[in-house]
Amino acid sequence: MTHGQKGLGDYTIPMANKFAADGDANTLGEIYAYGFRNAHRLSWDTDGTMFASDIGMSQIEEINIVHNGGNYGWMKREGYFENARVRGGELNELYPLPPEILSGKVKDGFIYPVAVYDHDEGRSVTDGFAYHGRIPALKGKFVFGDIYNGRVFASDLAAMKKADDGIPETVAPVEEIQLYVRDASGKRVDVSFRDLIEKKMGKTVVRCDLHISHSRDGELFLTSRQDGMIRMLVPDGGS
Ligand SMILES: [Ca+2]
Repeated sequence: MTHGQKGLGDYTIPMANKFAADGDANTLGEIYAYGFRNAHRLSWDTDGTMFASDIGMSQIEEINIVHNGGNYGWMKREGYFENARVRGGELNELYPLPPEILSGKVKDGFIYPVAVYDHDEGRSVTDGFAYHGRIPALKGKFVFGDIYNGRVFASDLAAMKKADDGIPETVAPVEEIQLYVRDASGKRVDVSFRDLIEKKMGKTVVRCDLHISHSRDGELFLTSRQDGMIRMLVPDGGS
């Protein structure tokens, strides 16, 4: 522990970390938050809100707002469900939380996601970003998607922050973004991300491998290792 002093050791731990400040010898100060299954991408809104996309086991995909010292429940929780492992069951089984926990009347010490979708809609949540770019319909939204099937989703940022309320059952609605291109004559043609990949490759693909990145000025790129293309979401010129 360097207490944030530069030049000591290979790195320093921010003293703002809850587990660095609490002096508990049994907990590593490096830990900022825990209880994720596969929080493979972090991003921040302009107000400092930190988001984590967390890929679920067999049922629920999550977007979380990350808090210092927070426990996000895996393997005891998946979404706002109890994992059956807690009761001696299988890891891919979920049970509803007791009503008093689900409604937030009784606290169980876990932090719950602010947006979710289940495996009827996809399989593994992508990277996600707060959008403040040039596309009017996406302003104020958090844009994410599903790695496997390539669907692109959005939730309202204000609704997500409101759902960060200590109540498991409150989550922000998830919308699907309809992608489209313009053909040579300027006509709008609705497409899925899968359509674009399959057209490029000239064959069907099992998985889309969608990933999302963002530019310095907040625009979004959709990529897939399937066809190697970098595609950008752009405002519609209307022509
Ligand atoms: Ca909530």
